[in-house]
Amino acid sequence: MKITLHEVAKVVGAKNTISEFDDVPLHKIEFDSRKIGVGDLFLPLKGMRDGHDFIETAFDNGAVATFSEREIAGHPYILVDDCLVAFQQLAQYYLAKQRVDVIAVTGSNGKTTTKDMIAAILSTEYKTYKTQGNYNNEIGLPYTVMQMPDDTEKIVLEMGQDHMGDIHLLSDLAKPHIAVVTLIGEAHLEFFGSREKIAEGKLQIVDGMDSDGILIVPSDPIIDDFLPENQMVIRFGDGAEIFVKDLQENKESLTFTTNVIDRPITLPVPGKYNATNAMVAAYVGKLLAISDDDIIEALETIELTRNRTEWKKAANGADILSDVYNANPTAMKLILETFSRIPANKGGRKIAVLADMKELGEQSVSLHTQMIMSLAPDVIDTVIFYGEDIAELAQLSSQMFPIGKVYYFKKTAQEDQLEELIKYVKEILKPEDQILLKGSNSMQLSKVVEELEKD
Ligand code: 2GN
Repeated sequence: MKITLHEVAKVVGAKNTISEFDDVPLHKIEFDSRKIGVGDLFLPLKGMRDGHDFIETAFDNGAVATFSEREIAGHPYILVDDCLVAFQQLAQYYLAKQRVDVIAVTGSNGKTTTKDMIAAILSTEYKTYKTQGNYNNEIGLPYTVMQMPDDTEKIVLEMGQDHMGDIHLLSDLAKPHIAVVTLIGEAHLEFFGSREKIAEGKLQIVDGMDSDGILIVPSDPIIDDFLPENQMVIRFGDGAEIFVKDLQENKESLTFTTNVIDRPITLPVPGKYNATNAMVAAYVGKLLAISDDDIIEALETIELTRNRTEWKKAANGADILSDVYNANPTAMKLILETFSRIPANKGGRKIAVLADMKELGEQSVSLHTQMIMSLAPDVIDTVIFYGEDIAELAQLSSQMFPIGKVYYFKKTAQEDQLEELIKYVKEILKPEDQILLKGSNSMQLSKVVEELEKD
């Protein structure tokens, strides 16, 4: 990171003076005290727990300073009204200071793939950084910005929406030069109520753009009402400015042509949507002066990120919300709440499979049991627990849910009941059900997802 403590204090309008300390360059910023290293700035956020409770741990781990919403003794700190707002102000300032060109991607399915493809194409010519994992919200996006290498020229930012106004905030922060909206998804898998509302929320991606910005959107009549008037708009799809033709899907690849590039392209991934995603990415490449050869080379060797928060389909038709990527108490609480808010399918149940969150230290068991507050027995029908530190949460839940609606499978150094877990889930899962899977990567819930996807 190319910024000093005093510079941060100035940008966020610190309410205190840090005069007794020499100004120091900061190494990086972290909100998870487990990730703090020597020279870092700690950011206490309110998650499942209040990050202010972990300020001492952060200093033990080598932090040089912390943000704080209250006065603290013995350590350098930057006093602010709201740590999250300060973080967002800082990221906005830092993007402008580093003169980074921003490409923003939002949409339902396909935003991650499109982001990865754009980044792969731009990487052939520019120092390019992109959103990692699911870091696409009001915390993850500024985090992504502050994690970018000092020499970054282009940044491809994924923007996710949970509530109306989310994309407005993110666009205003990032000030995108090029913005892509991928598909407007199915209403029942988001909670905006209607596809119109989803479209309206996503089109807020233009809110932070200036007049030389370029917007790329699907040629879907649902968004016509929300298109900006003073902005260059490119539509993709049948009958639009850019389109895919001669699509041929194979078992593990995809060949297609598009009016964006003269030659046919073969992607090393299946799925018809990916041809559209690749075409949009190729178009962004063209806008930024990447050669056809480089675009094709990047697409033909693309490696896609896997295993993030995503909706999948079980072989029997059930909806799977798979989130086996990052597990901390806040992320688990948030996904449980999201899962609970989405309307159930007609006649279908909600089933949650929750596994251990790792590396939570001495407080691990209590950080697991606190999830009880996010488990709604009136919405979630069945809960299945898997692990060791989560056993106490299973015990608590069984007192709250009806008999026969809570299950526990063990995973200790001695015993692993993963096979039994898979067998049981397969047995009870009906086509109308929605199932959430969440736990640390090392708990291997991805295996359960895989098993449910294949028949
Ligand atoms: O949902 S998120 O993962 N998010 C990140 C940004 O992109 C989108 C997704 C998320 C995670 C969000 Cl939105 C917000 C927060 Cl605040 C977090 C987060 O990292 N939360 C964390 C905790 C909470 N609440 S990380 C973490 C690790 N911590 C426990 C609490 C916690 C480990 C720890 C345990 C014990 C001690 C110190 C740290 C300890 N200290 N024990 N004794 N002294």
